[in-house]
Amino acid sequence: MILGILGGGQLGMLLAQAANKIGIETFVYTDSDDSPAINYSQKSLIQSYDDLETLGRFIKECDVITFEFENIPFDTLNYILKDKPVFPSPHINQIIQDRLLEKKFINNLSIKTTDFIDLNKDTKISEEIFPGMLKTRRMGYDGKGQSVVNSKDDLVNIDMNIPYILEKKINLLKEFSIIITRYQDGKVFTYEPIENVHKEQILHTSKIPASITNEMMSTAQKQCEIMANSLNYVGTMCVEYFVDHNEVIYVNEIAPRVHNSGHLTIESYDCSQFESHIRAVCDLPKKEPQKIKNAKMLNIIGEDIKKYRNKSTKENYFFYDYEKKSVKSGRKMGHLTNIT
Ligand code: AIR
Repeated sequence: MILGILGGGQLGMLLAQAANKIGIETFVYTDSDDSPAINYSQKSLIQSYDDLETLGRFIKECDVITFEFENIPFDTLNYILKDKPVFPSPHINQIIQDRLLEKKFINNLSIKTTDFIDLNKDTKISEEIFPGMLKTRRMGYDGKGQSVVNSKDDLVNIDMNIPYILEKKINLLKEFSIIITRYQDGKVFTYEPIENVHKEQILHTSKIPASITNEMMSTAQKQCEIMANSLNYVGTMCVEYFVDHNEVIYVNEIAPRVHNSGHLTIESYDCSQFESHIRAVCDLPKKEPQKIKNAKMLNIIGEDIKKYRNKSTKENYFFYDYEKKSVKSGRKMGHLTNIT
């Protein structure tokens, strides 16, 4: 069984490591030579995602294909689907790649998101939406393509040729995420909620248990099942939530892939989010993830990685260096998990 992975970043790297553990070979297709996943996969190709000839070679050698980055072009996923199974299904990516379609999908299931407007040249903006977060509808991750706007004046220099949404900021109390895996026959397993702290719109720390009420937990878990079933999702996905000061929960966004907040599942569960994803997309025997330990994870961003390299790690700490060639500010370079 050869699992093809589109995208070669740290999520692909951790997928490849999990695949190696359970005897599944991986073949990584990436458009960048600075791709950590290549170091752990049996095969790899570096080429742009629209190069049909190279894609053809990849398709021929893989049994099933997945992706670790929602910015993989829809046309590429759809092209592959003509010959080989792609999980999760490309149509899901098409919805979730676009923040407007994503929010409409969520609201149509009677699940709350923050208030938002579709922002284009003709939008009449009412003052109630401020203070808000301006987000490009497409191609944003780790805070990229996002800015705070406090009034209409902050919008004057915006390039209106790109589609945006403008979200109303909420009175944020905390954030958490739910990782859920859905198998091909519809069976789902949810991991316990993970509490997240962001710094400059990039995930900073994650921990379990999350300090949220049982009611929030069970509501969110039920909502995630509804969303995964409605998408006919196969694989692991993550739903990020906001909690406001009135303890109301809102879906912030869905990631149709394994997720940074779930890195701690490698050490805290007997079956990580990565292994679950591989089992689901490759149709391997199911394994219900059992928690072994509580854990806390710290993301290592930009130059900070240098402080952690060539140092021994203390007992119960697990250090991951993604070994990215280029260290850039705001770039995820590694992470550290502490089991407790
Ligand atoms: N990623 C995917 N969506 C959001 C994130 N952070 C991961 C994937 C992708 C990598 O980040 O693993 O390949 C891209 O990171 P970078 O540092 O190359 O931009």
